[in-house]
Amino acid sequence: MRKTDDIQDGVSRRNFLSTTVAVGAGLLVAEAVSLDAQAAMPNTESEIAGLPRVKQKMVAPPFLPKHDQVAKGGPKVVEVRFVIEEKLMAVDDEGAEIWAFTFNGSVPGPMIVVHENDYIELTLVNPETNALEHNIDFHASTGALGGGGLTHVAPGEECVLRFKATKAGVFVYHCAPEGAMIPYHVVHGMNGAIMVLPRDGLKDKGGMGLKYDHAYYIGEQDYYLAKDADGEYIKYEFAGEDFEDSLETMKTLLPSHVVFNGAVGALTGDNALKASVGETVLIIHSQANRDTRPHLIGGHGDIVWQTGSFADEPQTNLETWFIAGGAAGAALYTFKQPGIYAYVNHNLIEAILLGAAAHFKIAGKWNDDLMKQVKAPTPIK
Ligand SMILES: [Cu+2]
Repeated sequence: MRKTDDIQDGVSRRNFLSTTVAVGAGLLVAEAVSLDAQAAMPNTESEIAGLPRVKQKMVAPPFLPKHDQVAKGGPKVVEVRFVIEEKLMAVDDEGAEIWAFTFNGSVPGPMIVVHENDYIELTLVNPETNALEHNIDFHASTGALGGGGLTHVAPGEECVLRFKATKAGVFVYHCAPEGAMIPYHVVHGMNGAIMVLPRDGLKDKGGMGLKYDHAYYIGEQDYYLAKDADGEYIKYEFAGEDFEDSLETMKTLLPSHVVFNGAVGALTGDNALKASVGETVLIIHSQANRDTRPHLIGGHGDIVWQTGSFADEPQTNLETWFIAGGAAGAALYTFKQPGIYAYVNHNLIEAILLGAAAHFKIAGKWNDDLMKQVKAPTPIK
């Protein structure tokens, strides 16, 4: 295995050299090509072994791990540890619950943050207390079903996957064991996102650097909970017991709940996302299974990477944006007015009746120029 890798490394290095010579009509052209090509050029195992290693401390969404917006130094190997937890979770405050499948105990799983050309080295642990086999497919990675083919872990097993973050952007990851288990696990919460920042940070469409004061991760989740003959949500005793019922409700394509961060109200009231007037917030929104259309009521998407790609020009000044099922997107907004903002999936049936709503609570001074209640409601004269 190692030997083949070495041979492949040698071949691609030779191809790279001959390409550079052929293109190198001028020194500048050759340099530009070689810089780009260097990023794409495979590193040998010994080169990767020589890179600095950092452990990323995972935190539960909506928060992100501590990170630099602009990378310090060259590529690193970022060690990440996910422990799979099958757990009973409340979905709303009316008794709906689910035996969720989670990475590190939360729906969505924790966000990973790295920079382009860093390596992610994930240890995936499936404790023997779990009932089912799991794995992980990273949309940010290349090859082997996004790593899904190399990470099947039965209860009592663990594995380590390393991949290079070659594309800058925000991307979904999710469990994808096999067949019907794939959507079953995804709609039981087993998904999350990774943010791969450009090494020199985010940029606007003119190439100017962008910074954020806060970043929040919102993972939208569709659930398909089954009801009994009396119309009550069925309770189950253990993880996986709902499989047959779930497949039937899933096939209707009609979710019982569409929520942010695992449950109705997970990001409202006391759990509102906080910032102040004048601060810029990066909102990362993922949906592993279903299209969605985020909208900040009373605000805008100043700069929006709808497709999630930071390598492509962002869009600007959007009222509502679109995130395709199986993708993540990011939006930057500088708050200009204090108060409570609802951030919703602007299919308002899904937002209000099914749960896809969050709150931003913004501190600061009201600006009468932007908005003023000239006359409060009174009876019509
Ligand atoms: Cu799974």
